[in-house]
Amino acid sequence: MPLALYDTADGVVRDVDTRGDEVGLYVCGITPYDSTHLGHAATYLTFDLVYRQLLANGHKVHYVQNITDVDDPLFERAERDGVDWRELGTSQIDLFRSDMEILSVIPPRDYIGAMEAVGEVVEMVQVLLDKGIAYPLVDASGACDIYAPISATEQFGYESNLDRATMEKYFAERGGDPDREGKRDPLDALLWRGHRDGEPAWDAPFGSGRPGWHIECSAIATNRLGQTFSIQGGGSDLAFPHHEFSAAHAEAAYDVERMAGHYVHTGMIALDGVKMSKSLGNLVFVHKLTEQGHEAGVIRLAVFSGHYRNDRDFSYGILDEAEARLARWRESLAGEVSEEEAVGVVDKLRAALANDLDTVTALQAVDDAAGDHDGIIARALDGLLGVQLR
Ligand code: 5CA
Ligand code: ZN
Repeated sequence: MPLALYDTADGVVRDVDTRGDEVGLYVCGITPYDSTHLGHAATYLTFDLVYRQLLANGHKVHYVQNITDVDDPLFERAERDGVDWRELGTSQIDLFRSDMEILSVIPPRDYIGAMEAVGEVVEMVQVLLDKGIAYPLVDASGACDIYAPISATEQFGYESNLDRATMEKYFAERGGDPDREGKRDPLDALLWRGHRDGEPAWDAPFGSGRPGWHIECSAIATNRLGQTFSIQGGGSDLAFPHHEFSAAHAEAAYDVERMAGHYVHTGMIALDGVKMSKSLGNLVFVHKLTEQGHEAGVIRLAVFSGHYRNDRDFSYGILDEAEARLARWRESLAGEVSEEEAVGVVDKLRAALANDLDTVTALQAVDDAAGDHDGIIARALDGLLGVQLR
């Protein structure tokens, strides 16, 4: 059953491109300055389903994830707490990885920090400069930043499909600098931030500094998956400006039409109606849940009880329901059914997941099962949903 996913750019559910030796899957990783909260976990659990679905269909998958380990939030938090920003990053990456492991998330093949990829970013910025696309901007202190104009590609805007006013709003809210003096267009994106006092910097032919955010992902993705690849994923808050510019930078550098075949976005998880975010502090941490004794399968079922594309609420009520559901499954699946019946349940489960990860219908198929012939359903739950019955 081929996997169909909703593509933000085209606004349709269609089959993922699985031609070629390997399916390229790039998912934006964390900015490691605070613990993994359930919102992050929901996003990575969603792409874990994508990964499992592709593997179950017999494809080889090249899964790449970045870590934004050089960025302002890290420096600010490290300064607040009087620790080195590198140490803060390393400790948070370790925590994230152990959280993901506890949740049975299959790790990406490549897990690449921005620090590790500075050379790749420098190369790509140089390509954009050599092509006359990128332009430098020097500030009063003499620091030389490099920008990419939004006019670099004709198709700019195809990924997020937003009007100009909404782009400006999101750009300002999500790390952009619309008011920077001297930019050709307020929406032009930072490719390289020239060295300022107190900030880390790496050498580059165009002046020492550090990578901009969007090109970090363009470089890490395309250097491993090729100039075009199947899926670029992340939370819906990344659709603009981050994914629009990551795509535009790559498309301008390589003269390709479209970086990713699918741009896949997960809805935002809220706690009691308010979006879970580090800045608001209304966070439910994965490690807290597991410390309280909630098993991974329950957390997974709680997240999968809603559709990944919907903004949705997390609450302890939802967790309790997931706990009860898993307990019910353990009881009902202990019954005796024919092989045909068990296979029928798995077919329904697979068909639902193949249809844009319809976990709601998938879980209902298991709710309706009255037994598990030779553990056929148990194996499917383990492989496809990462939920263990035993
Ligand atoms: N390092 C960048 C991506 S290159 C970044 O956005 N990092 S992050 O730590 O802020 O977010 C990591 C992932 O979690 C992103 O895909 C983001 O969209 C997602 N995310 C953040 N908050 C939530 C939330 N409340 N619900 C669902 N996903 C979320
Ligand atoms: Zn990213």
